[in-house]
Amino acid sequence: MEVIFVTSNEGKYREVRAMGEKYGIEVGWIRKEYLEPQGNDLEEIARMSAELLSKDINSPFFLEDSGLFVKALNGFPGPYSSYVFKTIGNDGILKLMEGVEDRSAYFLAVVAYWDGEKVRTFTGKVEGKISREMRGDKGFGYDPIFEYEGRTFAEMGEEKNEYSHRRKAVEKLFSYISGR
Ligand code: ITT
Repeated sequence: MEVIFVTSNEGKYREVRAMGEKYGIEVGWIRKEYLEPQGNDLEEIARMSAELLSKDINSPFFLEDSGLFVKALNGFPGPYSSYVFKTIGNDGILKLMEGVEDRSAYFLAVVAYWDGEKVRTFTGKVEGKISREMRGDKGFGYDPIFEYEGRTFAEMGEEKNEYSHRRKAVEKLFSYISGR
Protein backbone atom coordinates (compact mmCIF):
# COMPACT_ATOMS: atom_id res chain seq x y z
CA MET A 1 0.00 0.00 0.00
CA GLU A 2 1.28 3.45 -0.84
CA VAL A 3 0.29 6.76 0.65
CA ILE A 4 1.63 10.17 -0.23
CA PHE A 5 3.17 12.58 2.27
CA VAL A 6 3.25 16.23 1.28
CA THR A 7 6.04 18.15 2.98
CA SER A 8 8.85 20.52 2.11
CA ASN A 9 10.89 19.16 5.02
CA GLU A 10 13.22 16.28 4.19
CA GLY A 11 13.87 15.48 7.85
CA LYS A 12 10.18 14.89 8.42
CA TYR A 13 9.87 12.78 5.29
CA ARG A 14 12.76 10.50 6.28
CA GLU A 15 11.31 9.88 9.73
CA VAL A 16 7.86 9.09 8.38
CA ARG A 17 9.14 6.78 5.64
CA ALA A 18 10.95 4.71 8.28
CA MET A 19 7.76 4.49 10.36
CA GLY A 20 5.81 3.15 7.37
CA GLU A 21 8.00 0.05 7.09
CA LYS A 22 6.53 -1.49 10.22
CA TYR A 23 3.05 -1.28 8.72
CA GLY A 24 4.03 -2.38 5.21
CA ILE A 25 3.17 1.10 4.00
CA GLU A 26 5.28 2.74 1.35
CA VAL A 27 5.40 6.47 1.86
CA GLY A 28 5.59 8.51 -1.34
CA TRP A 29 6.83 12.08 -1.24
CA ILE A 30 5.47 15.22 -2.82
CA ARG A 31 8.08 17.80 -1.91
CA LYS A 32 6.09 20.93 -1.80
CA GLU A 33 5.58 24.00 0.29
CA TYR A 34 1.87 24.53 0.67
CA LEU A 35 -0.29 27.33 1.92
CA GLU A 36 -0.84 27.21 5.68
CA PRO A 37 -3.59 29.47 6.93
CA GLN A 38 -2.54 31.39 10.05
CA GLY A 39 -4.23 30.62 13.31
CA ASN A 40 -3.74 29.54 16.89
CA ASP A 41 -4.96 25.99 16.54
CA LEU A 42 -2.58 23.51 14.92
CA GLU A 43 -5.32 21.00 14.20
CA GLU A 44 -7.44 23.60 12.43
CA ILE A 45 -4.44 24.78 10.39
CA ALA A 46 -3.59 21.23 9.31
CA ARG A 47 -7.19 20.46 8.40
CA MET A 48 -7.59 23.61 6.34
CA SER A 49 -4.23 23.11 4.61
CA ALA A 50 -5.27 19.59 3.58
CA GLU A 51 -8.62 20.80 2.30
CA LEU A 52 -6.92 23.44 0.17
CA LEU A 53 -4.34 20.98 -1.16
CA SER A 54 -6.97 18.40 -2.04
CA LYS A 55 -7.97 20.62 -4.95
CA ASP A 56 -4.55 19.98 -6.56
CA ILE A 57 -3.80 16.36 -5.65
CA ASN A 58 -5.85 13.57 -7.15
CA SER A 59 -5.04 10.75 -4.76
CA PRO A 60 -5.21 10.24 -1.01
CA PHE A 61 -2.41 12.06 0.84
CA PHE A 62 -1.48 13.42 4.22
CA LEU A 63 0.45 16.33 5.61
CA GLU A 64 1.74 16.93 9.10
CA ASP A 65 2.01 20.15 10.98
CA SER A 66 4.04 20.37 14.16
CA GLY A 67 4.91 22.95 16.75
CA LEU A 68 7.05 23.44 19.82
CA PHE A 69 5.15 24.83 22.83
CA VAL A 70 7.26 26.31 25.65
CA LYS A 71 5.45 26.63 28.99
CA ALA A 72 7.40 29.63 30.33
CA LEU A 73 6.71 31.46 27.05
CA ASN A 74 2.96 30.76 27.31
CA GLY A 75 3.10 28.23 24.49
CA PHE A 76 5.27 30.25 22.10
CA PRO A 77 6.27 29.54 19.33
CA GLY A 78 3.42 26.99 18.95
CA PRO A 79 1.69 27.42 15.58
CA TYR A 80 4.38 29.92 14.57
CA SER A 81 7.22 27.43 15.04
CA SER A 82 8.23 27.41 11.40
CA TYR A 83 8.51 31.19 11.13
CA VAL A 84 10.27 31.50 14.47
CA PHE A 85 12.75 28.80 13.51
CA LYS A 86 13.59 30.64 10.29
CA THR A 87 13.93 34.01 12.04
CA ILE A 88 15.43 33.66 15.54
CA GLY A 89 16.14 29.91 15.49
CA ASN A 90 17.45 27.81 18.36
CA ASP A 91 19.77 30.60 19.53
CA GLY A 92 16.82 32.93 19.81
CA ILE A 93 14.76 30.48 21.88
CA LEU A 94 17.74 29.87 24.19
CA LYS A 95 18.13 33.63 24.68
CA LEU A 96 14.45 34.01 25.53
CA MET A 97 14.92 31.24 28.10
CA GLU A 98 18.00 32.72 29.80
CA GLY A 99 17.54 32.66 33.56
CA VAL A 100 14.25 30.76 33.28
CA GLU A 101 14.05 27.82 35.68
CA ASP A 102 10.92 26.07 34.39
CA ARG A 103 12.16 24.61 31.08
CA SER A 104 9.05 22.48 30.36
CA ALA A 105 8.00 22.25 26.73
CA TYR A 106 6.21 19.88 24.39
CA PHE A 107 6.06 19.07 20.72
CA LEU A 108 2.68 18.57 19.14
CA ALA A 109 2.12 16.96 15.74
CA VAL A 110 -1.11 16.94 13.79
CA VAL A 111 -1.46 14.68 10.78
CA ALA A 112 -4.23 15.60 8.34
CA TYR A 113 -5.21 12.77 5.98
CA TRP A 114 -7.27 13.39 2.87
CA ASP A 115 -8.95 10.11 1.95
CA GLY A 116 -10.34 11.36 -1.35
CA GLU A 117 -13.51 12.70 0.24
CA LYS A 118 -12.77 14.26 3.57
CA VAL A 119 -10.03 15.13 6.05
CA ARG A 120 -9.35 13.13 9.20
CA THR A 121 -6.82 14.30 11.80
CA PHE A 122 -4.55 12.42 14.22
CA THR A 123 -2.44 14.03 16.94
CA GLY A 124 0.68 13.14 18.92
CA LYS A 125 2.46 14.86 21.76
CA VAL A 126 5.79 14.47 23.56
CA GLU A 127 6.71 16.29 26.76
CA GLY A 128 10.28 17.39 27.43
CA LYS A 129 12.46 20.33 28.37
CA ILE A 130 14.33 23.11 26.65
CA SER A 131 18.03 22.41 27.18
CA ARG A 132 20.47 25.05 28.47
CA GLU A 133 22.54 24.85 25.29
CA MET A 134 22.36 23.17 21.88
CA ARG A 135 23.50 19.56 21.96
CA GLY A 136 23.77 16.92 19.22
CA ASP A 137 24.05 17.04 15.47
CA LYS A 138 21.33 14.67 14.28
CA GLY A 139 17.73 15.44 13.39
CA PHE A 140 16.54 18.87 12.35
CA GLY A 141 14.80 22.02 13.50
CA TYR A 142 14.50 22.36 17.27
CA ASP A 143 15.97 18.90 17.94
CA PRO A 144 19.25 20.28 19.44
CA ILE A 145 17.37 22.16 22.18
CA PHE A 146 14.57 19.68 22.95
CA GLU A 147 15.53 17.36 25.78
CA TYR A 148 13.71 14.11 26.43
CA GLU A 149 14.74 12.18 29.56
CA GLY A 150 18.17 13.82 29.69
CA ARG A 151 19.16 13.70 26.01
CA THR A 152 18.23 16.05 23.22
CA PHE A 153 16.46 14.65 20.17
CA ALA A 154 19.53 15.71 18.17
CA GLU A 155 21.69 13.42 20.35
CA MET A 156 19.43 10.43 19.72
CA GLY A 157 19.26 9.96 15.98
CA GLU A 158 16.89 7.12 15.01
CA GLU A 159 15.87 6.58 18.61
CA LYS A 160 13.94 9.85 18.49
CA ASN A 161 11.37 7.97 16.39
CA GLU A 162 10.45 5.84 19.39
CA TYR A 163 9.28 8.78 21.49
CA SER A 164 8.43 11.59 19.13
CA HIS A 165 5.18 13.50 18.67
CA ARG A 166 5.38 12.65 14.96
CA ARG A 167 5.66 8.94 15.65
CA LYS A 168 2.53 9.01 17.80
CA ALA A 169 0.45 10.91 15.26
CA VAL A 170 1.73 9.02 12.21
CA GLU A 171 1.24 5.61 13.82
CA LYS A 172 -2.38 6.47 14.51
CA LEU A 173 -2.76 7.26 10.81
CA PHE A 174 -0.94 4.11 9.68
CA SER A 175 -2.92 1.84 11.94
CA TYR A 176 -6.11 3.53 10.68
CA ILE A 177 -5.30 3.01 7.01
CA SER A 178 -3.76 -0.46 7.34
CA GLY A 179 -6.47 -1.73 9.69
CA ARG A 180 -3.73 -2.93 12.12
P1 ITT B 1 6.15 21.36 6.05
O1 ITT B 1 6.44 21.59 4.61
O2 ITT B 1 5.83 19.90 6.33
O3 ITT B 1 5.12 22.29 6.65
P2 ITT B 1 7.93 22.63 7.96
O4 ITT B 1 9.39 22.48 8.24
O5 ITT B 1 7.40 23.99 7.67
O6 ITT B 1 7.56 21.60 6.81
P3 ITT B 1 6.20 22.51 10.32
O7 ITT B 1 5.53 23.75 9.93
O8 ITT B 1 5.35 21.36 10.74
O9 ITT B 1 7.16 21.97 9.15
O10 ITT B 1 7.27 22.69 11.45
C1 ITT B 1 7.32 23.81 12.26
C2 ITT B 1 8.72 24.02 12.75
O11 ITT B 1 9.00 23.12 13.79
C3 ITT B 1 9.81 23.83 11.69
O12 ITT B 1 10.77 24.86 11.84
C4 ITT B 1 10.42 22.49 12.01
O13 ITT B 1 11.80 22.48 11.72
C5 ITT B 1 10.17 22.38 13.51
N1 ITT B 1 9.92 20.98 13.83
C6 ITT B 1 8.87 20.23 13.45
N2 ITT B 1 9.02 18.97 13.89
C7 ITT B 1 10.19 18.92 14.55
C8 ITT B 1 10.92 17.89 15.18
O14 ITT B 1 10.50 16.65 15.20
N3 ITT B 1 12.08 18.21 15.73
C9 ITT B 1 12.56 19.46 15.70
N4 ITT B 1 11.96 20.48 15.10
C10 ITT B 1 10.78 20.22 14.53
